[in-house]
Amino acid sequence: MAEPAPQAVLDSLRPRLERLATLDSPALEVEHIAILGRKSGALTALLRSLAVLPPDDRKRIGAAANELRKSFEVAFDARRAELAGPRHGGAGSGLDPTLPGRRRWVGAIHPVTRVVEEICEIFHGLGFNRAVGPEAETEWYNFQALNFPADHPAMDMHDTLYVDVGGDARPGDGKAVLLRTHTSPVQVRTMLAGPPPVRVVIPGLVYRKDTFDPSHAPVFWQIEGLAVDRGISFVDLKGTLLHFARQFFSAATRVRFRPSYFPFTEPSAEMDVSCYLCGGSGCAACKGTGWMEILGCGMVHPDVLRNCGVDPDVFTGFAFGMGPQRIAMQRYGIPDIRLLFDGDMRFLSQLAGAGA
Ligand code: 2NL
Repeated sequence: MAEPAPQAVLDSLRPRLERLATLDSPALEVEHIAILGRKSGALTALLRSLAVLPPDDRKRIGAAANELRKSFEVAFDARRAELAGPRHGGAGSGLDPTLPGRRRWVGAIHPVTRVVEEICEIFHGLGFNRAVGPEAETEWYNFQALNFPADHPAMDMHDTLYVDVGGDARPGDGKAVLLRTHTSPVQVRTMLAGPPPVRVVIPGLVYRKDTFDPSHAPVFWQIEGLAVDRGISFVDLKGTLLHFARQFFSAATRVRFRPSYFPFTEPSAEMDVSCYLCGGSGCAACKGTGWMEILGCGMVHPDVLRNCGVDPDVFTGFAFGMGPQRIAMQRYGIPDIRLLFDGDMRFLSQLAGAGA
């Protein structure tokens, strides 16, 4: 049988150019072999047969065939790229290149983390090292070592989360296990670990049997500090905490100490700072008083030193404790402590840019 006329071959191939855009990958490769295949491709065969045509036909058919070959090569490449993935944004790729770009989320430090870090850094500048310890403790470390009387309400099952670890330990015998109600057990461990001088600052989570409400949480942050050495007095306590307040709030911050009570310190005090919003004249943030309560503090009780292996006739010390979440709420005007636990980006992103 005679070969089909070259012009008829060209005419039959042209419609197949348009159809390439509808083929899937396997069909596309079959079509590539059928048209451009080196051995049996229809267009390849046509180009090879040009040599036997009369010169006029050769020129005319040759030019048309070469142009069609280029068109097929471009069309095959385009369809292959389209099938390879949506990144080219072609029709049917699912990508609309006219949409505005999505902004990448920029991370930010959580406001509580920021406050904890700032506070620890200020004390680090005064020679306090950071220490951490277990969140499940025995009663002895959490209560007895710290001079809590046996009938202190904090030891009650209703106020403290006891952990049932089996065995015969009973609440009140010192061996029962509980979720620490303050970070003080870490200070006890630090004193027992080696002789003074001791200067530590301890950030960590503590637990109370409280339900969530705007100002309470069953788990919250505390930062405690402890300095024990020869000759430490209340003057050192005041100077240290004044320096802290001026670094954390502002150089103009004033402090005042009010007598208080803790079983583990004597004397004990609460420290207020002049309101950093109104400067002390009275505003909504300080409830008109001009002052904000920031922390509790005192001189370490001699019995506590003794319980921790430190001779109170040789050494004295001061200690303090504060709630960084409460301080973050005051600083950033956060009305509900639960917002600090939710991880809600609508809330957190409002604070992401807030500086000191
Ligand atoms: C507060 C008050 C305070 C301490 C914590 C402490 C620890 C040892 C010995 C003596 Cl080992 N004291 N810690 C002292 C006074 C106050 O915390 O209101 N915290 C939120």
